[in-house]
Amino acid sequence: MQIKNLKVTDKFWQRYRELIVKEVLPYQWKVMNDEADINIADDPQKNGQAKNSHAIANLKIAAGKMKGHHYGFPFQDTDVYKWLEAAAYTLKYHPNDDLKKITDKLIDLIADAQDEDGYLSTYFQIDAPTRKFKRLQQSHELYTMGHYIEAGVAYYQVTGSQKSLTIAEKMADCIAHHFGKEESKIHGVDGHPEIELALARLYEVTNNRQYLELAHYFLQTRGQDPDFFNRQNIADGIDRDLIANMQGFPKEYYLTDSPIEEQQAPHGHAVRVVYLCTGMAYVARHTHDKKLLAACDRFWNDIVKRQMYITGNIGQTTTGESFTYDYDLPNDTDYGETCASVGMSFFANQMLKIKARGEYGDVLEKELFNGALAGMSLDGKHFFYVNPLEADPQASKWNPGKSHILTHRAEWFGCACCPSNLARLIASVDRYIYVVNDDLVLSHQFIANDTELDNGAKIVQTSNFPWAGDIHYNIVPGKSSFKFGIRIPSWSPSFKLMVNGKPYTKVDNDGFVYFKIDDEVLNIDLELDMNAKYMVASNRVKADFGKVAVQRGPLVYAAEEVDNQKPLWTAKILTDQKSTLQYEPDLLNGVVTISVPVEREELAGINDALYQPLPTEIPTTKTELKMIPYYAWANRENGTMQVWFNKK
Ligand code: FUB
Ligand code: ZN
Repeated sequence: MQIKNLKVTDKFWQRYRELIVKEVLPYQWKVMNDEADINIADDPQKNGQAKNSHAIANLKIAAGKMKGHHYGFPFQDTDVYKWLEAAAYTLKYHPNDDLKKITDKLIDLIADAQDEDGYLSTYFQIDAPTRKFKRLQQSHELYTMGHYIEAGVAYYQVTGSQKSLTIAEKMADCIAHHFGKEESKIHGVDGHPEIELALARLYEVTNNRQYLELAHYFLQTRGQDPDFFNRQNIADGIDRDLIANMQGFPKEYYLTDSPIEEQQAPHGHAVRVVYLCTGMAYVARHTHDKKLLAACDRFWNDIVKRQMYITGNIGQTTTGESFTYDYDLPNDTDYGETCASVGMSFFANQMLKIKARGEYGDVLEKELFNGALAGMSLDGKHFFYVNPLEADPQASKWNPGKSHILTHRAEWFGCACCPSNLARLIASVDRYIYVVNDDLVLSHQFIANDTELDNGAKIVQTSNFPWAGDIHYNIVPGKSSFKFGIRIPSWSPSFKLMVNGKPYTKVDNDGFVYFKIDDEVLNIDLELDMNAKYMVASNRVKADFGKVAVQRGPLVYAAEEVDNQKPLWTAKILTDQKSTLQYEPDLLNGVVTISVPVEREELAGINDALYQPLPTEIPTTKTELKMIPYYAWANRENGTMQVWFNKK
């Protein structure tokens, strides 16, 4: 069985998806054409202030339509490809002739920029043609082509454009010509995984097994020859780094220290890790490679159970945008790159396609509503690269160890990987609602929609999620029967289910409750527990020890200075008292705010001495802390923000 039609009707996500059409795509297109009058922030890795994007100009130069040099990162093309992918998804839910003209022309430009043999990476074509595939640790050539392949596949799927698919196939054929087991070929991988998942996607639309096998080859080759990059760097010229300092990172950073099947936990660059995991999961699903599947499980468990922030953000350190070690989850130096949350969403979605386990849906939901979504402002024109759980403009300004943390979203970055990555996730959220496998349909996300399956069955899901937890399904059977599973989120261990007006008492199985859809219309009412909860972290997490965070449904909450008395850190949450909820339609596009009872130490209560013996009494006041959903922070005045609070 397959999904024939799916229309997102969800109020929360439709607003975002329309924002992508009306604001995000036009804005990003202008930026990439260097037509926006904006201030490009230095990116968190301090690569310096960029003068513009130049991403479209690079393609024009490679296509011979403009003169000049390449500008930006060697992977600058990927901003355009991720944008194109996002645009493709929107054309499905919001047909738009003007946009279609732009994207068709863009496909023409990309085809013109592509070399005869299928190669396309404008930096190398324009300024370093003799160095193609010679410095794979840093070149991002396969990463860049992988992003086009993803975009080309999406564009083909939505519009039927054969041209967009042909470009992708030519690229993959070019890569297959240069890489592989044969003696004459390169036996190495790209420093940044991406091509693996892209080739698997290309296989899914073309059915050409060669692409799947090439993806498999890259996964099996990774880490087999740990000295490969070093040898290439020496041969290419040891001092000729394409990206400053990239040579200094250890092999673990590139996940090339040992074969994947021997790697126990992710220690490297967070986005690389989750793109690799997504590729592994795609290929494992199609090839049934047990070793790859075991690696997916190992990496999943380590990331989710030991290295993930409560918001779903991953990658604890700015040094190399990397993972650190288990339970090390500092809140105020956190990196939590938006792309890493987007990549984690891909990984979770792939795992759901392999196994019907609720935890994959839980993590996907966590990313969609928190870690990833926080990457964009409510106006769709400002973006976070780094997503901390505690921020202070003063610390960002004066403490170099926290200077990667912005307290307001930027208009763009010199390294602009995140903005269009998030756009493509939001524009394709319809692909993250159900998993359909043979005669099984898993409803793993609560995003209201009208769906038709290819057996004629119809599913209507309605709700006012994430503000309310009443989810209604109307399921009209089709020509063949199937099993329908609804995820019971881990944040709602207690729930009520009614089926055709009668209580349904089945317990969940690995996070899903199942129904047989035969010949009877089913009306299912699921009532989830939407009480605000005080959450604690494992006491192995030093940074959160003695603290609580507030969560309601999938949404993690944050307190901002603009709503509260300064400083935030003197507030201790009175966990024996209940918080109160209020829906505020005019705040931040309409949010449920939570007022949390707190006790505050009065600053003046302790005299001005920096240190003193503990006073017998410190004056306190009882008050309330107003909290908003984390994704919506930094949309008003610049100020401090905090997720975890001391508990009383
Ligand atoms: O290296 C390409 C992209 O740039 C990565 O995925 C991001 O983390 C950023 O470093
Ligand atoms: Zn990014």
